[in-house]
Amino acid sequence: MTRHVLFSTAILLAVLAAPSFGDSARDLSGTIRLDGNANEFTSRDALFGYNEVVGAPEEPSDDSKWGVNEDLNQIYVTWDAKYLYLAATGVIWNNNMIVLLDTTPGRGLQSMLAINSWRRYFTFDTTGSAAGTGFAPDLFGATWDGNTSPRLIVQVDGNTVLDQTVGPAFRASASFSQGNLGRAMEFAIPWQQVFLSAAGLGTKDSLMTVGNVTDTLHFFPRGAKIKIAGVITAGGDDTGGPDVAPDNLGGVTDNSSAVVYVDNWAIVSLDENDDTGLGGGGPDGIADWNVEPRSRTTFRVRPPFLAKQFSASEIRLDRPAFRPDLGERLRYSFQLDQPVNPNDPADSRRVFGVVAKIFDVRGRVVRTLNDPNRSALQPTNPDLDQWDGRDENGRVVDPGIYVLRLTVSGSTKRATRSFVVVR
Ligand SMILES: [Ca+2]
Ligand SMILES: [Ca+2]
Ligand SMILES: [Ca+2]
Ligand SMILES: [Ca+2]
Repeated sequence: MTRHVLFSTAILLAVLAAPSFGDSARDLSGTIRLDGNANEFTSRDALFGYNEVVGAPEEPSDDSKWGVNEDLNQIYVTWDAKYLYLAATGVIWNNNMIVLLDTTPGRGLQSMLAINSWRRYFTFDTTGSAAGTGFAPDLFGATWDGNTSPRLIVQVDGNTVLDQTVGPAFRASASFSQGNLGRAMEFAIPWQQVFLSAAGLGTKDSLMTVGNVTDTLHFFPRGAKIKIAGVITAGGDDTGGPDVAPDNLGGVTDNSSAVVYVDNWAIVSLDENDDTGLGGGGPDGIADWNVEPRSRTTFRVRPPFLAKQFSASEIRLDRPAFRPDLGERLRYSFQLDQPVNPNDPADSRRVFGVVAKIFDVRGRVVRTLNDPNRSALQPTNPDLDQWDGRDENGRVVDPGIYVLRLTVSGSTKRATRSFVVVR
């Protein structure tokens, strides 16, 4: 072999190994600067691009219900052998920004309503989280306006979270300042943290040589995908927020005391390639090097789309009066106040909760019937939408006039209908 061929081969290998700007790499320590400025990230790292089907950006900079000064603009994600890098841009004048990460199936937060730090009015669609299909965040990055040192909050168990400051656990920076544009929070989160070493899960660390470089590699579950959603919140405990990225199906309001249901998220596939040779040509448990994170990003439902908050209307009863002491049941049905289209991917994923309360004539609640997860395509369920005429203690109620009141999650409108219990 001539020197010329060797030289060309060396150049070719160097070109093949060089990542494109904005791609993941084995070592991004020379590229990512945690300085509160996300300009080293590119559209190749951006979770949100342009939706050519709808003809609109996937996450606008002006879709916050509180205006452009309280808007999450973009989330960037990339990684190397040691860290998951995360950046989020926007404006949070006097408020907070939070980026939620669901990394581990079968565990995580059901909501932020009762956690011991950063208690906020956000609940999560955890349906099927055991199988990895729902969203139960295991950790989140958060900051407030003017703070330069963001927090990384990790769920320990139930509603118990550990609110960590910058240090050995992670590195971060933020620069949000009132109405200034172009500000960001940025994180470098070690894989051991991403995959919850603190919870006894984490990574299997192994010193090995790959491509003539010897290093400790942090192996996580092969083929892992992480789910991400960002929110703007008000600054105090027990407040919701005006912007969710990606869009949530139920939408947000301008009311900071409304509970926001996070039912949409980005899904980032970290590991499809065999970077170490230990994956038999497939996923090896190492976040892939030299890939475009954007090309690894999908959504539960691709944004943007129209949010819908449903209300129940037109309650129908199968009879005006019934005899529970003879085993009769009252069956009811209702309609949603807005049409849904089974061919619309957003409509087909919309879910809501139904709360049916039965009141007696004195206005006391005698029975509450809950169904937290119902598809908008099938708003009524004959197996559940019925009352056996018994109170919470299982006792058949007295004869008389009763009122059925239906509410749907996220709605303050109530539908009512009265009926008679006879004996
Ligand atoms: Ca930076
Ligand atoms: Ca936005
Ligand atoms: Ca989880
Ligand atoms: Ca890999």
